[in-house]
Amino acid sequence: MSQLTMPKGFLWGSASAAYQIEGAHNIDGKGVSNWDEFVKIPGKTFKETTGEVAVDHYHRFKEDIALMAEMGLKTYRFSIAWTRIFPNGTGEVNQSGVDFYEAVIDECLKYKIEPMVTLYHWDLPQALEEAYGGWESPQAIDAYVNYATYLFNAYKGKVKYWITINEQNIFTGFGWMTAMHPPGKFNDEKTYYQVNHHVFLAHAKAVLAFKEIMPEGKIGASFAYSPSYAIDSRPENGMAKLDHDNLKSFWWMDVYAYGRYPRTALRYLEKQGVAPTITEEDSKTLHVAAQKVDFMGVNYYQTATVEYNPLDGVTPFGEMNTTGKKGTGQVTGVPGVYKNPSNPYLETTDWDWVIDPSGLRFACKEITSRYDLPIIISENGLGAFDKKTTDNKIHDDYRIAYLAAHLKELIKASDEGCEILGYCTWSFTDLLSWLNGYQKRYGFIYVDRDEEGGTLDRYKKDSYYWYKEVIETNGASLSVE
Ligand code: BGP
Repeated sequence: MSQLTMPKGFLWGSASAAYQIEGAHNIDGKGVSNWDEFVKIPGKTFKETTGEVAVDHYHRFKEDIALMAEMGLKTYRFSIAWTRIFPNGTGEVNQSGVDFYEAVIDECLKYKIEPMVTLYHWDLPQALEEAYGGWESPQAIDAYVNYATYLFNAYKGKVKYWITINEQNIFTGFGWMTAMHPPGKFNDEKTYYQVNHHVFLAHAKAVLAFKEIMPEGKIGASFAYSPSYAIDSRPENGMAKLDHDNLKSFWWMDVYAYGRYPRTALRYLEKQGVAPTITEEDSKTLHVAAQKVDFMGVNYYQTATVEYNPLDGVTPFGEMNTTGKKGTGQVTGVPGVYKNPSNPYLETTDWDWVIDPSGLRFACKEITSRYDLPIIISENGLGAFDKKTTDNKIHDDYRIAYLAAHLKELIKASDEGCEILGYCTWSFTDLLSWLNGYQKRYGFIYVDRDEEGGTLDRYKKDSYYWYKEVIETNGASLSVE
């Protein structure tokens, strides 16, 4: 039997986000973002790490993109810092910011690397936060659409793939429920759902604007999708899985793909008094935009296991493991609905993230059945402690094993009929993990820096050479039959 590969033209890629790599936080006219401010609050990040310098990609992007080219990368997904384009969120454009990203794009194109641009990867202009509470106000929708439209016009003809919003479920959950991201609100569920509604409208209006400017371009959102399994066949756990999926996954993906909320989840939130206010015009906008979305972007890291959670059970506010000390994360859930216990059949990372390669195939098949949309895996990867040897080698065989296992499942998903356009590992270089400092490494390229600093020199890990071969053979080197 011959070895399976991904389809011709498949976008083998890698991803990053501005705040996590660029540094240069106050250079060349950049405005202040919510993250620039949030990290100053003691205790919010691991060892008080910030992105002020990050891995200095701002000054080293040519070196980094040359390494991508040498590897044979077909696409590079990166985000644009809104504050470099509009330092105050709206108003005057900062030309050096526009030029910086144009230089990044041109550098990619020089090597035939398809640039894939994320418009919003969590770093909101602080000016908008201060003016009206950022996403809490519908005014943020117009500011975002203005910013997005500016970029569509600026880079049309050069950038074909656009991601509107990165992991809306994560930044809103951490921002308004668990206080772990800006604006650091705790258990403000009503605002959380209203904020999400605003972000959906921002996404939808950006999609509509995009299709006017670049009808041939491709656009979608990137969702942090954790497919789920019921812990056993007890009917109450099956029901908990269903409710969990509606509240934790389909609440977002149904809006991107269908332009409407899952009805039973909406009814549940209405009963709780926390459902968003939705006008008829909103519904129309969401619906029309959903018809024009080109793909479902998926950031896949893990699956969830679901069990019924009694009314006096666990809350969404359990400790999260941000130290890398295995076993310190706590079970969370929604009282009266579901909880997410650990899965006895699966291993976890040092940060207690479940390792489940077949979950990636599950995610692709679920999306294909439910939405029949092409898929871009916009993130997948392993955060680990890496060690550089005295002869400057990094033997990350565990990362190779992790990625290989996931890619084998992706190839099977493609063979089973899912239309998968691209796959981006998280991440190309090591970078700042929002809450976990610099010690949680994801890259193919080791960056010599820790929580205190470092030379910022780049070194290829073993996984770099491994992925190069995967790309060269279009996946055949993984030997899936
Ligand atoms: C996703 C984000 C990325 C990245 C990744 C790894 O949620 O989109 O920005 O950070 O997860 O997560 P972490 O850094 O928490 O390990």
